[in-house]
Amino acid sequence: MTRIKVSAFRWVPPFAQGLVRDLRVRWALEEAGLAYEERLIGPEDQKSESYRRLQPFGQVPAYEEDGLVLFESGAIVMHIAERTEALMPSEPGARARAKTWMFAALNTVEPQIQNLAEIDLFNPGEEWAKLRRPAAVEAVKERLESLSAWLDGKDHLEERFTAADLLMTTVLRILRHTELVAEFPVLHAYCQRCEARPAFRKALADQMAPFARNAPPGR
Ligand SMILES: N[C@@H](CCC(=O)N[C@@H](CS)C(=O)NCC(=O)O)C(=O)O
Repeated sequence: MTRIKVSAFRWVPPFAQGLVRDLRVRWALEEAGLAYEERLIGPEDQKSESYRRLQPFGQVPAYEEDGLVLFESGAIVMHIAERTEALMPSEPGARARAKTWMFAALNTVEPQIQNLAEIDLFNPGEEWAKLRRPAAVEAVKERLESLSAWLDGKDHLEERFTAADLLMTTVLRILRHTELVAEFPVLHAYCQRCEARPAFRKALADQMAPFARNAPPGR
């Protein structure tokens, strides 16, 4: 039987809870119906040689499966998706389209959104962040406008839910501290639709559980 292990943080501050990228992998595994174990780590593990052998940058997620070790949430989700119709259609053209949108989520939409998150979540109050923010918001809006136009009248990026919707939803979630997604009703409805999936609810609950167990005193 395949034994899968996914790394995740033991605890992160509330602003990051529900956003950590192991969520993508947990969600994909739930959609695929594959059981897994957690490898919970902390800051000391991130720097350790043994963890760097799993994830060269000391980040989460890392993925272990019967001797195979992968990192990069997109690559891991792709690996899982390639073995299940639930996340990727078998028809070659539809498959290629789903992969195209997976890259679009991570390469074209996430950079702008992550840039705003760096400003708002990781550097709030910094002078440079205040100066940079308006242009960063505009860059995000430009991407959201294009995505909204594409999704208008559709339930999903392509004919049906795929790993691309999974990644896009987790990318858009990074904006949850703003009203930017809500400004685009099509995107708001899209996120709600994807996040209503039982596999997402389960993955989110499973990411949150260790945070509740391991919260430092007073947090
Ligand atoms: N491109 C990587 C990014 C992974 C990443 O940024 N992980 C964050 C948590 S969401 C992390 O481990 N941050 C701690 C650090 O970079 O030291 C992926 O998608 O897997």
